[in-house]
Amino acid sequence: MKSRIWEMDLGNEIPDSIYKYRVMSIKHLGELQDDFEVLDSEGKISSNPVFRSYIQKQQHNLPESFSEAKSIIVMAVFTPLMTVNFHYQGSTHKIMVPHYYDDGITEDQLKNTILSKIIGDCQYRVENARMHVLLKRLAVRTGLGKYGRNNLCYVEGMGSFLKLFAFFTDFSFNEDNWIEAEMMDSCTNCNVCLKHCPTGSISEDNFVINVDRCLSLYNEVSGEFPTWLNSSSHNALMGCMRCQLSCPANSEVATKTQKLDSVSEQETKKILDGCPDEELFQSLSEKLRMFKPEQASYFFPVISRNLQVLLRK
Ligand code: B12
Ligand code: SF4
Ligand code: SF4
Repeated sequence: MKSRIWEMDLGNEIPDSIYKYRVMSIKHLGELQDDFEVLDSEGKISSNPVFRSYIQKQQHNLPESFSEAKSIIVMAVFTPLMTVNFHYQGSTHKIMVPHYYDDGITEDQLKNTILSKIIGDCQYRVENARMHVLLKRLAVRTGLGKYGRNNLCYVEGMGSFLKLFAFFTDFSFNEDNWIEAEMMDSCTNCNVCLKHCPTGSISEDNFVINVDRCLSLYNEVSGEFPTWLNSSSHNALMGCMRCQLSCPANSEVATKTQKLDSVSEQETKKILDGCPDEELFQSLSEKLRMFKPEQASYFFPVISRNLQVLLRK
């Protein structure tokens, strides 16, 4: 088995090979907010309340507690797709786990990486900007990545298999990256993701995907699936991989898929029957790395519902 990031002894910083970054002056934050408001005023952005609740705080402003911040650092960290084998009724079912798993990289490691490798001076302050910015637009506007037609951010060498992070700092860089949002060249004559999206979320006429139909909006959280959602649409333990796995720009990174630890026949049955116990919570939190045992009472029903639709469809 290829070694997985949480099994490596990383120390205080993350290896250069798994991340890329860009820096931007905070003077562009207002322009980032304008980008969003223009699209919103044109009616291109969904008013779905769950979706709006995810993005309502990201107003591209500085936190009151850090008004002296001067720059923002946006980082893409390569996050390979995982699969997990569920043993069920004598067969092995390989199920995809997208970026929801804990890869073991901590906020402290990211901050240390910024201080020692990007700024090169540990006396500056670095604070998480996640709740203040929309990360994809920031990454694309700084030139760290480009938009795919599926609305994901693609970064050289990582495809779209990545997590984005952003941090404010009071360090002022000489460099200030700020460009127009660009679409990937490979999208020009391609509409593969549009064809593979199981719910028709990607369209020719609005570049912004129709979030109301995106499978991930429903299977990341608890609750019943909408009646219009066909059970054959489901393809991952959480989220959806159809527009990314079908994308030619991801063919190379898809070969870097790794495995989580297998879930036994007995455990799979308990998940499908919705009959958990503390031992199962502990075991699943270690194997799937998608929740801590104390978060299991929320996540278990989500995983159970999603697995039922995948294995019993
Ligand atoms: C809300 C949210 C969701 C929602 C809504 C998704 C969406 N597309 O908006 C739901 C729950 C559905 C979701 C699903 C997923 N998400 Co999500 N999500 C977010 C969140 C919180 C905000 C996303 C956002 O900004 N939406 C607002 C829309 C309007 O912005 P946008 O998608 O960037 O759209 C822009 C383009 O359309 C562009 N545009 C418009 N017209 C034109 C024209 C041209 C020519 C061009 C070039 C551009 C352009 O302008 C728009 C606004 O900037 C971010 C985390 C964060 N804090 O930023 C993670 C985030 C975007 N999600 C992420 C991931 C991995 C996913 C999933 C792949 C998970 C999965 N496997 O199922 C799916 C992918 C769905 C998809 N195709 O987008 C990653 C993205 C990684 C990447 N490579 O881009 C993020 C950054 C989380 C992270 N920390 O890494 N997500
Ligand atoms: S499948 Fe084609 S159109 Fe869609 S994001 Fe990938 S390259 Fe672009
Ligand atoms: S994540 Fe799935 S449902 Fe959402 S746009 Fe991509 S293929 Fe469509």
